[in-house]
Amino acid sequence: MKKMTRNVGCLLPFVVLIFHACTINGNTGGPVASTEKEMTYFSFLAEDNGGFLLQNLTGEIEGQNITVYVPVGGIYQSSLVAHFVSTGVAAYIDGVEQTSRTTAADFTNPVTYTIRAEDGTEQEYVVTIVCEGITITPEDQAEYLLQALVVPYSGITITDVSLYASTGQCGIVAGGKGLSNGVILTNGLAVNALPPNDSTCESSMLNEPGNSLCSLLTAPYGSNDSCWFEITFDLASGYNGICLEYVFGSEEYPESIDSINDACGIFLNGTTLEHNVALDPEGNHININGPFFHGDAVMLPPENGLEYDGSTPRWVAQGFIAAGSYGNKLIIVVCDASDCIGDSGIILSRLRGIPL
Ligand SMILES: [Ca+2]
Ligand SMILES: [Ca+2]
Ligand SMILES: [Ca+2]
Repeated sequence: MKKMTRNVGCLLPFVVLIFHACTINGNTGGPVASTEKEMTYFSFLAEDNGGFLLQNLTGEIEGQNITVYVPVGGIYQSSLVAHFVSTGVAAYIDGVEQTSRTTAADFTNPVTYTIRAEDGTEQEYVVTIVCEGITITPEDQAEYLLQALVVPYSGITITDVSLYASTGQCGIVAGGKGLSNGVILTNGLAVNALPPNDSTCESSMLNEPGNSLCSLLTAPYGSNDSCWFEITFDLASGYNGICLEYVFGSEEYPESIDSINDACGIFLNGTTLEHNVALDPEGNHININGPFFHGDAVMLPPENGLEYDGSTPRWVAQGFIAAGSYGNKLIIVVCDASDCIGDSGIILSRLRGIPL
């Protein structure tokens, strides 16, 4: 119970005024302080969180529990600014007053908000961040994968598509809340990416060949069990580039760092490393031996919502090309390095044009 203290001397003129007004109206009862202390809205807005959130995430309020579902890959939770609305007069976390859309808090573990009413009574709400559950439906037809990947009427007209992969190596991803909808390409089985994480090395040895593009990224270890998804498209005149969201995850993390260099790449209009637009925030290519997987920002299960022992968060790959250009080519690859063991996969969402 919090101890409430007030300076009675400061309040006295108001008490006199209220008593006087009530006497004139013939009502001897004073105004009643409100007991309202309900949290009515909670979200994390992309614009309030430094650009690393790719979409607004709205909490679901059930009783005193608020759940914020996030897409596969997860989000960094240690410093998030919340947008909240309550019927109370103040909100606190561990006694620290919170200002909506301003105060950052650590949501790594469930966070308890205390909403205080005008009458001093309080109500607690617990906010928990959960990676939404996904389903993966194996899909071997390039056209169906494309449908799940491309945002309609977003400036891209597909003229050709092809897929080089084994049965079950790719799939359509659907999120329970729709946040993760898209496709997955793997060097094993697509369904192996599904949580829970109950293996340190979920594997499917397909014993299929690698490809030259993925071998650029795994060098000098070569590539195996590769998947190659190629999309040819025209770009409308009101757009000057394309972008898509992706998460790369792997069972090679952490035990195979500096040895088994599984990788992914997204090549735009060319087949050299300079054309790879799947880069970490420092501009590095993405593979198990690269700087990202050596660092402390790797997303881990269960927060990443995957079987994969380590993953990137959700990043945006983008490339700029001429407005109104024809015959552009996007090639997405993923592969094993050295052997065919230890699955990795790239989850892709929302391929679209970048408006001028
Ligand atoms: Ca695992
Ligand atoms: Ca494999
Ligand atoms: Ca592997």
